[in-house]
Amino acid sequence: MPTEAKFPQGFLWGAATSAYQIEGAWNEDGKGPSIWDTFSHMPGKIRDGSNGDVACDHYHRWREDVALMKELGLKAYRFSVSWPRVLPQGRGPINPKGLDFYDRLVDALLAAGIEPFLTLYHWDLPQALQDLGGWANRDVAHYFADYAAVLVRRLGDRVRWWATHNEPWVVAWLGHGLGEHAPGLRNLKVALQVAHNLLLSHGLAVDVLRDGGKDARVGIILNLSPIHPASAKPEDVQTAQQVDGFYNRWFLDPLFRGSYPADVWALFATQGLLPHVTPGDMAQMARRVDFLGINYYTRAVVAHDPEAEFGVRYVHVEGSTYTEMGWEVYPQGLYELLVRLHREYKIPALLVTENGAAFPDAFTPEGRVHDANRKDYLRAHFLAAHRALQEGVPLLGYFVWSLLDNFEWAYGYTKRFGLIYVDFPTQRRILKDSALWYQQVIAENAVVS
Ligand code: IFM
Repeated sequence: MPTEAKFPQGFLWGAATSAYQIEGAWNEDGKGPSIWDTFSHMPGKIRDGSNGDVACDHYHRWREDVALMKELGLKAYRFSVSWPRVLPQGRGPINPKGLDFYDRLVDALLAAGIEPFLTLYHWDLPQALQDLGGWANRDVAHYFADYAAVLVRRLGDRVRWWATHNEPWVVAWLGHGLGEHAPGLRNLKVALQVAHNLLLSHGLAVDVLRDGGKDARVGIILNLSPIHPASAKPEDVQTAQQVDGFYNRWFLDPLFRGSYPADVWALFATQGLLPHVTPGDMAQMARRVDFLGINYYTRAVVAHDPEAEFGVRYVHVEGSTYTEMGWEVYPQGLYELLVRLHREYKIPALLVTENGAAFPDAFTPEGRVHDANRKDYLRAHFLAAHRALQEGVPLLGYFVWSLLDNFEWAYGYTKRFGLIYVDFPTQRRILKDSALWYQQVIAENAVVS
């Protein structure tokens, strides 16, 4: 079988999930409510009227799920911890049953030869902390560091990979600026303060994890996209620069340069949106990390349009393929991003912590899911990552989003990203064709044709 691209020895091939999207058991064994429990139970917030009460029932089926990971040959598994499962009030008394769940999961992964990769925050803030103002309240950044301490104390002898946050842009903008995600606020100034407090909480947690974890590798995960101008017109080029500033650099610059990008700062200042920054915050946010995780799905092509919201029109590219999310399939963007991060930010190590695609899947009477489109998507992106590796980008691993079809936030169960099909009424799991192909990639440590 001809090999198209061989990956470095020890490359961490994995799959990713998050607690709220798969666990279910929303009110079992002492778990406290999260903002996503509250939000998804409000009528009209989730497209199909669903919620994560049961999701993939992973809280009960984790043994079966770890066995499937082993069958796929995964080298690593990225999951998140539900903060309110461990600390029902967000702080104070620990829920031992909650902590035990993750303890058992970590042991089972290690026994299966799978490296656990733990994300502390994938959007399910304890409702009790939202009642205190949530991420807009600076104190929550300190509660987050305390929560990190609880986890690293219990799991730090076995978990090496720690990510503080998943996609703080989404938390800030979709949760607090546009109201599409929990907690459903629509206030741009609050969104920017939330972004600031999230970055601060990251820096505080980095210190805690380094102190507590044996051999801990600590980092953060950002959703990043190349932003291309729709034309060479100066106003389109300037718009692309601004969108890049607010989407990518607003997070990258504080983390890796210790300051907010001056051009975007000036723009937000004219709109009265700037966050309150306390002396010392920027240094705290820029704590050295061991890696940056990149969640990459697509690029954006933008044009200046005074009629459009924020003066930005997102352009549909003729001839391109789009996934069911309406996201353009653009593998070249992953290459561009990896090379840019390496060259401009000199980040010591990069991992693709999410990449994948939603397509409408169905299973055949023989119990097969023929998802050639997902396989093609992954293949093209793996090859783009391989090109970046060949140019010296320190890429250590790649996590497909997602292990399982799951609760896709405001879209409910209408979008399937999984390598494994989940028949939600029966909770039956079926390996899709893409999963069988991925199994081969992992076994060969290569993309083969
Ligand atoms: O499902 C989400 C995940 O929780 C965060 N990154 C993007 C995925 C697909 O939308």
